[in-house]
Formats: sequence, C-alpha cells, structure tokens
Amino acid sequence: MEDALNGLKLAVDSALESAKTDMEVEAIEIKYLGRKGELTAMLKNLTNVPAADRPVYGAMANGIKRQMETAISAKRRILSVVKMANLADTERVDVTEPGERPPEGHLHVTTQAINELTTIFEKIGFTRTRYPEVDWDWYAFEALNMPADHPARDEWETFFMDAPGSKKGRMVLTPHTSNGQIHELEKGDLPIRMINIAKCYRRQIDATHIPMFHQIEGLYVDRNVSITHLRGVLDYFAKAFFGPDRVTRLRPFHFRFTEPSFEIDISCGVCGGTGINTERQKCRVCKRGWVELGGAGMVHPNVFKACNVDPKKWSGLAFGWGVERTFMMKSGLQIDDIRTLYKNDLRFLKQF
Ligand code: FA5
Repeated sequence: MEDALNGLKLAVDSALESAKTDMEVEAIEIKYLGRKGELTAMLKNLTNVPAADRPVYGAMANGIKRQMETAISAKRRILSVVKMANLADTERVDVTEPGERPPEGHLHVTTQAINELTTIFEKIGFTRTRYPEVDWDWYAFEALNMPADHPARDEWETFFMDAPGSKKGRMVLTPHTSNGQIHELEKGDLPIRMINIAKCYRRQIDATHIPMFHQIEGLYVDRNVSITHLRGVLDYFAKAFFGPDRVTRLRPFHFRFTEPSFEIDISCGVCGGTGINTERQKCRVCKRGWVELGGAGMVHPNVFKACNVDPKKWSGLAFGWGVERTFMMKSGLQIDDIRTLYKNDLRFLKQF
C-alpha cells in the first residue's frame, strides 16, 4: 500500500513536470484526485486493509493527497506567472493601427436639397425662418385672401385636424408654406427677406404627388419691389441650383394671395430648352423646352391689409415650389416617380 501510494505521488509529480497548460493540469487532477481518480479509488479500498492498520494507511493516503494538491496548485501558479510574462508577446495591441470604421450614413437627398437651397438664398440676403407645420386656418387660407368657402381652397386638398377651433379658425396640416408669409408680415418687422422651408401635406398620391412633401417659400417686402426683382431672383436661383445655362420664364396664372400671379417655368436641362432631343425627336422630359417649377407673384394688397401692413407704402414678391420636385429636375437626374425618394431603398439613396 505504501509503495502504491508513493508510486502515485511520483506519477503525479512527473506528469506535472511536463504539463504546459492549465488544461493539462486539470486532466492530471481529474485522473488522480477526481471522483473516479486513482487516489480516490485507493482511499475507498482502505476498507479491505486490516482494521488495525487502517489509521496508519489512512493518514499516509491523506498526506499523499495533500502533497498532490499542493503540487497541483504550485504548478497552476507557475503556469499563470509564465502566461502573464508572455502576454506582451502573445496578446500585443498596436494602438497605432487604424481602427475599424463603423458604416457611415449620409443626409437624405431632401435634406441635402434643403441645405443647398438655404445656402443659395442666404447668399442674396434671405434668412431661413421656421413656422408651424400644423397651423390655423387664418394663416393657411384666410389671411392669404382665401375666405372660408372660397372654391380656391379646394385646390389645396387639405387635411383638417380633429381639434377644437379658435378665433383663427380650424387647425390644418399646412398644405403649403405660404402660411409663413402671414407669420412674417404679422411681426411687422419690415423690410423682409425670408425663406420658409417646411413640410406640407395634401391628400394626393401618384408618380408626381406625395401626401407629405416639402416646399420652399420666399418673401421679399420693401419699398418699390417690382416684377423685375422677381425675375432677377428666379434667374439667379435657376443658375445657382440647376446650372449657368438655365433660365426661367413667367406664365400668367392665378393665386389668391399674389397679383399678378405667375407659374414659373425653367428651361429643360435635357434638351437645352429646345424641346427636341439629340435624336431629333420631341423631348420626353419637358413641355416644348420648359418644365414647371412652381408659383410666384407680387404680394396681394389684401394680404398686406390682413397683416396691418400698408400696401401703399410697401410692395413685395413671393414665390414657392416643391423641394422634392426641384431636386428631381436637377440636370442629369431622370427620376420618374417622386415616391422613389421615400422608399428607403439604400441602392437608390446611396447614389447621392
Ligand atoms: C402653392 O402651393 C403656392 N403656395 C405657391 C406660391 C407661393 C405661389 C408664393 C405664389 C406665391 P402649388 O399648389 O402650385 O402652389 O404648389 C407649388 C409646388 O409644390 C408645385 O409646383 C410642386 O412642386 C409642389 N407640390 C404640390 N403638391 C405636391 C405634392 N402632393 N407632392 C409633391 N410636390 C407637390
């Protein structure tokens, strides 16, 4: 028994000697000291030893067991010290190596267009303002010379809010940015050079209409503002946004809040304003060399009066158009469905 115990101790010592990893040490521990281990089996066999000898062999076996445990712990400590000492080589981190870049998004095309429009108009002294996108009837219609029940309101296909009204009428989701004109004039801080870029809502959806879109509204009020100024501003914009060879034209139109009123056309970027394409056929993009941009005109005297501004002293020009449509008209981009902008298709959006 004594030899057998010493033999086991020697076997453990030599196995530990050659062990190089924690896993190997663990395997040795299980082999000799585990529940089915060799020393454990010997301890169980003590029952076969004559009763008189049992205390001596029992003490001897437990002594060997403790020695083995001590040797195993010592080996574990050594391995851990060696591991720490080698860490600098095995797990070295080069802090100067470039890191991994997380995927980076970019601004949506509409936001890009809004930023570009803002910069263009700021260069000629316009300031961007913000007005509510849920507003009172007074600002969206009434003060814009569209009294209640006037048929002109039908053109705006408005969403009305299911909310209590006030002295200023019902609440609406703004169908255009022209409400900004009234807010600005009511402040009475003249002269005015403002642009209002905001979301608009109409009950419309097809290839050229969406229920939520953006408009840019411009208002310039000063002494002796004339249609010449309007033409100048629009031509400046057309060249800055679309390119140096683009020009605008004004077509007589009717808006309740401007007099005279116009629709603004811009020369077509695809056929160069000729209406004929490179294959000598009718241009598929434009109407005879021109594409429609938006509306404009000289501020109606009734609008001034509604805001307590004297139309005999002050005159003004106003213009407004859709941001999405303007972006789509940019040279070289032939997007044939406005809804493409909001489908969240990254293959499309990543191009811009
Ligand atoms: C107006 O909204 C006038 N407030 C513009 C104006 C301002 C005239 C100042 C005079 C002075 P209109 O309804 O035509 O006008 O809309 C202007 C532009 O908004 C359109 O040319 C188009 O570019 C854009 N637009 C209108 N409805 C939609 C829609 N459902 N989806 C996308 N764009 C739209």
